[in-house]
Amino acid sequence: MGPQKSAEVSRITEDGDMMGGDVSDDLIIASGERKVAIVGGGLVGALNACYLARRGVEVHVYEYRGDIRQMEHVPGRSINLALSHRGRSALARVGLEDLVIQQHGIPMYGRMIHATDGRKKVIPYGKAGQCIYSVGRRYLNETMLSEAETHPNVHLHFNHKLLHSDLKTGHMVFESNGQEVQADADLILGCDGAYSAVRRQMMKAPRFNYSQTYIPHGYMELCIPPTATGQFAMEPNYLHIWPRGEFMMIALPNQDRTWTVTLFMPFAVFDRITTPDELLEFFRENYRDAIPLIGEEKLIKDFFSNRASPLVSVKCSPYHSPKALIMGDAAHAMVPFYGQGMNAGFEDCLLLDDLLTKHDMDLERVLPEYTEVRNPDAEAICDLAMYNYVEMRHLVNSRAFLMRKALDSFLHTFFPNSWTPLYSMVSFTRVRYHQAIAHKERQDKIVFGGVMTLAAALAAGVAYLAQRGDLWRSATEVVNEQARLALSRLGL
Ligand code: FAD
Ligand code: EGO
Repeated sequence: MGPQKSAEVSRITEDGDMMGGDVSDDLIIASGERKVAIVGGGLVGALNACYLARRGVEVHVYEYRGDIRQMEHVPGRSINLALSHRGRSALARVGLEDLVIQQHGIPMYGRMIHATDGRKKVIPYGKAGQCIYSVGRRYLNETMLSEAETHPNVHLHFNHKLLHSDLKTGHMVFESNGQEVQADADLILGCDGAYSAVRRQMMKAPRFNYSQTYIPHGYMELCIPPTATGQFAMEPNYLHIWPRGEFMMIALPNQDRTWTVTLFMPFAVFDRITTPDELLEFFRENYRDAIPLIGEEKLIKDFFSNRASPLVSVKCSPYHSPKALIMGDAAHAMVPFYGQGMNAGFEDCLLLDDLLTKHDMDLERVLPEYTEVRNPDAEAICDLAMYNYVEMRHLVNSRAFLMRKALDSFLHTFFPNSWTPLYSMVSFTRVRYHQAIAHKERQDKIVFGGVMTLAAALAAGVAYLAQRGDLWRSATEVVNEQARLALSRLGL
């Protein structure tokens, strides 16, 4: 960490020296003079508008959809999201944290794990009272758009789809209600999501790195309505998880006492379910307790009127061109198995704000440093999300899932200062994502290397006595994994 930091600092001074007095001032945005175009008025674009508004620059947001505040139904994905520390910190800087959390956040203090037989167990997140929040995507987006719009220097342009852009000159061409509209800006912020048009333009530049992966799983959202008496049909202050290996299902609470249930399965499995009987059979086998909660008829109706949506992971670099920067999903779309996509995108806005302050809005310094600082962290969270996807599929049942999480909490209570579960570090701190991975690797070495091989062997013994095949399997998995780790550490 030390040498890396000093290298960073010396590079900055080098840049400064190189540029000396003749910094071309058309790259310095001065308040009131310069224009920033934000492409995409989704979660990250709308938050960015709030940030830029406060700097007094002229902000134009171009959004493909209409104004969601005027729409009855908003098509698109995920009705609610898990908001955690990073996202909250970013909302706090523009004064929106309390509004979002207190008026529209439902605290979730832990995971509630549903076993196949319907039994449920809670494992709290970290320390008492620590929680993540379920918030409505639409509410969040509307709140941020309205906050941005209170600033006279912010202009929202709905029904504007970016078609072409020149990221060297800042020229843009939009399609709006069948018409072509042209615009220019000193800086283009590409906040246009996983299928970003701004990124597509960047890809035409030489030496742009890009990779994308579609996983075999898709997702479908279902809904659990309130009870006859208008109450939540399940304990509201938890993130409910039905771990079933290949098939995963989760539920997050909504303000109107409904639940949004998200079913993750391979497309091949979605495709195999073609009749109401097959669907009910599948649910009886895997999610029996959810059937009465959703309701048989509603389950059938919703499942067959919906289609499964794909999940993509995108890594690229650099994030900047001479006059553009991509942020949020445009720069780092990830699979949703860490609940961090939006949180990471919001943290992007924090970083840009920090760098704009640090370099007094000198984009020639801000943009390269943004890429340099953010890229390792963005790629780290993409990796962590993908790793969770792999790991959760291996935990074939709720018992295995519980064991993994219980082991983590156990270690946390016994070594509170040296053992922090990775999930806590990611969700409840702003430790840089790439450092969270490094920290986990360190603590794995220290604790697992010694004590844990024994503990795992003990657990295996217990499992054997319990004569439970599944527990036996997960315990032996842990032992094997630890044995392998211990051996590799010894260089064997
Ligand atoms: P988006 O929200 O996709 O916004 C992009 C905007 O750009 C859209 O409004 C779009 O209309 C607009 N646009 C696109 N193309 C153009 C164009 N050519 N011209 C103009 N405008 C354009 N994250 C979490 O932190 N917690 C969670 O619990 C969570 N759960 C998730 C569950 C699922 C199933 C999925 C799929 C994702 C989840 N995420 C979660 C991730 C989160 O949804 C994204 O990371 C977040 O929406 C990214 O915001 P964004 O503004 O970058 O992109
Ligand atoms: C062993 C056991 C290793 C998103 C469990 C890793 C993700 C992963 C999709 C949860 C919580 C917010 C989420 C935990 C693990 C949201 C989340 C987790 C899901 C699915 C999700 C946890 C929306 C993985 N956080 N999480 O620790 O509770 O652990 F189940 Cl499918």
